[in-house]
Amino acid sequence: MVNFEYGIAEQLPNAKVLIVDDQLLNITLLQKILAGHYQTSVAHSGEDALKMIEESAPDIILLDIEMAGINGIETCRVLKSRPETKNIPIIFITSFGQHEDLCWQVGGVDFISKPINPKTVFNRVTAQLTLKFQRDKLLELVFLDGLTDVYNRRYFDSHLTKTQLRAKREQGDYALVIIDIDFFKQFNDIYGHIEGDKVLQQVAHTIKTTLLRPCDFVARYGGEEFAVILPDTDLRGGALVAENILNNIAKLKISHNYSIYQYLTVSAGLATFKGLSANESIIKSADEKLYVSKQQGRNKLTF
Ligand code: GH3
Ligand code: MG
Ligand code: MG
Ligand code: MG
Ligand code: MG
Repeated sequence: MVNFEYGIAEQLPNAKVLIVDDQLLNITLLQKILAGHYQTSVAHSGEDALKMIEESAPDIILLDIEMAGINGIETCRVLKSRPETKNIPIIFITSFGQHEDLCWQVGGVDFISKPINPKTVFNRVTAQLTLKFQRDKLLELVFLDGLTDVYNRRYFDSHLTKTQLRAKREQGDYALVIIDIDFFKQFNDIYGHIEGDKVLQQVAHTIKTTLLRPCDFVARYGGEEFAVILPDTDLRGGALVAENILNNIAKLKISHNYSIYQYLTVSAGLATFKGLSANESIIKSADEKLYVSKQQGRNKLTF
């Protein structure tokens, strides 16, 4: 039996627990149980909680049911309906006689009955936090590229399929940009693989920070290739973004003696969904454009 150590236990003390309750006595008691173990914050109503969560998402929520204004059940419904908050685990604090079925129905992961037993609260919170951190870590390992910290090819494939289905359904458009570092084999040969790895990180970071909308997406597509998906974007809009990426990478002025430009550059190919002929793949189309950029001297965008 192999014991994998992912450092979940070290992460727990930084966990953020949001206590949502309208009664000071309950709040004080819950805070006392969790203080010294986790970072706690308090919301005094459902409305308060929703506002706070929008600003900073907690790792877990302890949610009272009976509150003035929107009650706990409704608060949970709202959180579960939003993509940004739907994965935050919610533990309900229930009074005797309240419908536990409802807690499960709206997506609670657990409930604790009043009067509160401190050990039960602490152990249930810890169990759910551990599960959450394990799940986050697993998703990170499965879907992020370890070197560059952008999404990996696996996630790209599913994200592209989703974007394409949406564009088809809504008769909208989207753009795909494939970006490939120029003369990167020679960069490694001259400066070494460790410097090469650093360049991959810098290029990934530059692409990420050039993208302006939260829906814009970048993944490491292959060794020294990145793919950018821009939803609701036509050829003109896509070209603007791609040009910005090329410029921002050139502006890094990373020395590259072998390159005709003397510094590191990338080439790109751009295709849009609406620009495809029948049954043509957008990847193939963007790839063909990338090839033209390489042929025409690199540090270029073709669309
Ligand atoms: P071109 O301008 O035509 O794209 O030439 P190129 O040399 O960039 O392209 P080629 O496909 O010949 O070489 C890609 C290089 O990328 C070879 C490989 O060693 C390097 N590479 C791929 N993945 C990594 C990585 O994770 N780290 C480092 N340091 N290098 C990598
Ligand atoms: Mg109450
Ligand atoms: Mg390549
Ligand atoms: Mg290359
Ligand atoms: Mg080469």
